[in-house]
Amino acid sequence: MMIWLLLLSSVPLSLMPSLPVQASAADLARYRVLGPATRVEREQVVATGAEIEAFGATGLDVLATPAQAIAIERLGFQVHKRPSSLASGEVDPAYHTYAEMVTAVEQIAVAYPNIVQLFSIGRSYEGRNLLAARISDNPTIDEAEPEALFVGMYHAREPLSGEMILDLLRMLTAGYDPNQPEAAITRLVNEREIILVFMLNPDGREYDIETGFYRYWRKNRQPDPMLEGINGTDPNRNHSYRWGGLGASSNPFSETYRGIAPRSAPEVAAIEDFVISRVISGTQQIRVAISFHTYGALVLWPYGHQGVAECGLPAADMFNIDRAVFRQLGREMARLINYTPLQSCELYQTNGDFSDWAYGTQRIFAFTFEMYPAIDQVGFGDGFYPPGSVIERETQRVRPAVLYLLEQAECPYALVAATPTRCAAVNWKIWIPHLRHEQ
Ligand code: 0X9
Ligand code: CA
Ligand code: CA
Ligand code: ZN
Repeated sequence: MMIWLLLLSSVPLSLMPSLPVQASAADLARYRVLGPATRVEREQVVATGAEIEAFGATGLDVLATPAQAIAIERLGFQVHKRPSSLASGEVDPAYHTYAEMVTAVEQIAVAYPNIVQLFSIGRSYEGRNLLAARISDNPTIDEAEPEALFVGMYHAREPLSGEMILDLLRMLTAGYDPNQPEAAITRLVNEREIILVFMLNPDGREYDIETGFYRYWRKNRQPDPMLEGINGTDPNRNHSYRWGGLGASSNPFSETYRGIAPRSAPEVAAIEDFVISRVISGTQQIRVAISFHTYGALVLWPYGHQGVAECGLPAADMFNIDRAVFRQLGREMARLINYTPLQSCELYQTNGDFSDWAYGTQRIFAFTFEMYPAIDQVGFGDGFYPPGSVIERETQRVRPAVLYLLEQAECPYALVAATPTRCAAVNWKIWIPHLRHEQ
């Protein structure tokens, strides 16, 4: 308990979560809050200690204690308790378990050896392989082609995000026809190197479903050295760019716990090291990326770390031209699939998320997608576990955005500059900030 108080004493009161006693977890319930539409209003809701789970045009979905729900009502917002739409909370077998995902991916890889190579980027805390695929012509050879990275399931209770990566593997393999080199998918497979990471957080996923009833588990399964029991680290708050700011929690019981140190989660260290390994002769090979999450039907781009006062203003460490590219890419991808485009910090502040790290340290045009449903579509039901019947529709819905991003990976600057000289191969070097700062 004393350790606990010490940990909390460094957190500003307004951000302190409701008292973090494990026993109180039973009091937590899910609420729909109608009214908060601005960033400032959302901050007021967060200040009650409630945790935001999703956003929409009409309000928020939060996880809160009854006392927090009352505090939110006092702010002048409408609060409705959300009954789960899952009849029983029973795990839906239509979604792949970790083992089923590995099998499904291996089967496809065996069928398409000419364009798919499987590898592992490392191991999870509990030792599971973090399975990845590289898709390209000559997949075992590192060619001079723009690389693109797609990652699923940072968060355990977001299984649609893992299905999304499997769908991309299916799209790129079934759609490949060497006899039609001009067809879009064939051309992109030939001219890009596409890296898929299927489940970044397999331990959390297995824990979420192991009883047969969803646990709504979000984080990884890493114990905190200071505490008894496994509390888990939020992998999407543990990245090593601006780790430790206000947009993550220092409370090990929080759903957005940042971990004891930057990249203390083995899953996060693994993906950072993999991405860094793609720097060849000072040039980051990966130009575009998407980290898939649920839910909200949103396309988000960096930075998320900017606070209310700075959000929307240029950041010191983002080139103006990159800011314009992010906006163009984000808006067009959202338009193609009928999602809502936003800069991440317009939702809420985050420190240590994947896309901030990937752009902030590697100059990758990295996005976060919050997949189906939009909160307005989910009613008062449950957005994290949509029925298996929507998997195919909602993963295929996202394909045009992915294909567009792959297309633009050749020269994203062409979108905003008349003469995209920055895309000359030699210019990719200057994107790595420690090599040269310009503009
Ligand atoms: O909070 C997150 O990690 C992501 N949302 S989720 O509900 N899937 O957990 C969003 C991360 C993007 N960054 C910001 N919105 N600032
Ligand atoms: Ca190739
Ligand atoms: Ca390459
Ligand atoms: Zn998520």
